Amino acid sequence: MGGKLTCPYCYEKFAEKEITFRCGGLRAADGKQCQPARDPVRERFNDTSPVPPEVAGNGRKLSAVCKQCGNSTTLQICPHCHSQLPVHYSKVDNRMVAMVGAKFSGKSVYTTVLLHELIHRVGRRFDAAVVGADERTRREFGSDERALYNDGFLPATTRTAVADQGRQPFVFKLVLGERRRFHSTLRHTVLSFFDTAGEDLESDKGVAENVRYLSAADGIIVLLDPLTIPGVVGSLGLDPNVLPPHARQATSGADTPINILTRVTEVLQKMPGVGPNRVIDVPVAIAFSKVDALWDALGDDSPLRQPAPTTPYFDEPDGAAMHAYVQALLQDWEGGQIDQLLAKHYRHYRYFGLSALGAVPPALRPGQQRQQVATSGVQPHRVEDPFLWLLSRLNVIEKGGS
Ligand SMILES: Nc1nc2c(ncn2[C@@H]2O[C@H](COP(=O)(O)OP(=O)(O)OP(=O)(O)O)[C@@H](O)[C@H]2O)c(=O)[nH]1
Ligand SMILES: [Mg+2]
Ligand SMILES: [Zn+2]
Ligand SMILES: [Zn+2]
Repeated sequence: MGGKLTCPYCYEKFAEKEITFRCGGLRAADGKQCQPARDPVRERFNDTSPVPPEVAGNGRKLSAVCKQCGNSTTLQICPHCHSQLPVHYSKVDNRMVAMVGAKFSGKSVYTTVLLHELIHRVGRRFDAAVVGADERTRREFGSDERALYNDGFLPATTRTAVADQGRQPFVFKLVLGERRRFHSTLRHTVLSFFDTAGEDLESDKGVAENVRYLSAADGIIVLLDPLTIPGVVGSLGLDPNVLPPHARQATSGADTPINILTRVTEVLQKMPGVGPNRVIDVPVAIAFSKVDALWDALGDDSPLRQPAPTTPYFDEPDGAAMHAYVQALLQDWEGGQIDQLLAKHYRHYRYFGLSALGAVPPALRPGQQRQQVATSGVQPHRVEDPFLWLLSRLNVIEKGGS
């Protein structure tokens, strides 16, 4: 795991001994009790909830004694952002997954649907349980999940990191079951998902805010809307008039996938030790979202329409075939520019095609405030593939198949 740990909430790095503690706020035997108060460090993250005081201590130990009330506490917090760390944080595997993509590429919908699928379905495939690691994640994810699945509302645009300094990632725990099909001897993996705002990739300041998240990530999912690739409409014979407005705009502007990938690559090259000429080692899943919009044009036998494998490991031959298929499509659509860029800068990249919704949502009607999902509901297609590939690359789950 190396010497440094990374906070799954703020992505700052620290050594195990730098971890500090928070008083549990319990009444001591002599009646003393620490009262909750605002924590100025938490306030920087827009969190004003009153909490018991910080307790200095040595993070290598599992507890520390509060000088104010005399109670012992085991609540470990991040020395930078004071978020409560998952239990035994320095002893478990932790993996940060960052998600980037242009505005409107489908990141927020994808995050909600992927997590919903991991919790309710994919977990069973792997005999694993996925649960929110903290109160805020459970509450905020629960509310995103209800809005999409129960009320059928699509999310509003994600606020930029510059406008929304306090935004924190969702943190989940993946607990692997007894099947022992996994390399890792550690059964708990902490997963941190940071959903960036597409707009953050449009300005230098926004990109800078995201450098920390991207450069601390163990794996990155880049979500690209295939309809924004110049050439797709022509190659597939789609009717340009039915394209959503953002796609019409993007194909003629700065938000084409090649431009997004160029900017992401520049960010990753700012990481210490990478430099403009070094190959980037972090595995990057290049996932084309919204493939439901291409299904009719591609035909029923297209690999992009076949269901995901159900094996309790990442199906490598299936993944490799999908990669080759998307690579060939890109050759047709845009002459392989994207592939050349990736091959030049990345050691491990893989293409995926997925659909979070499974159907094109109907356009906003006049007077309607928020766009809704199609009446068929949320019908995800292969959303787990990029994520499972990353986990297999990070040795959390096995690769298999032949
Ligand atoms: N056809 C289709 N459309 C989708 C799918 N997922 C998302 N969309 C559409 O894309 C829109 C944008 O999705 P979001 O998830 O909000 O996009 P985002 O990348 O988070 O956008 P920002 O937060 O602005 O960066 C949605 O409102 C839907 O109209 C999908 O699986 N299929
Ligand atoms: Mg969003
Ligand atoms: Zn105390
Ligand atoms: Zn932190």
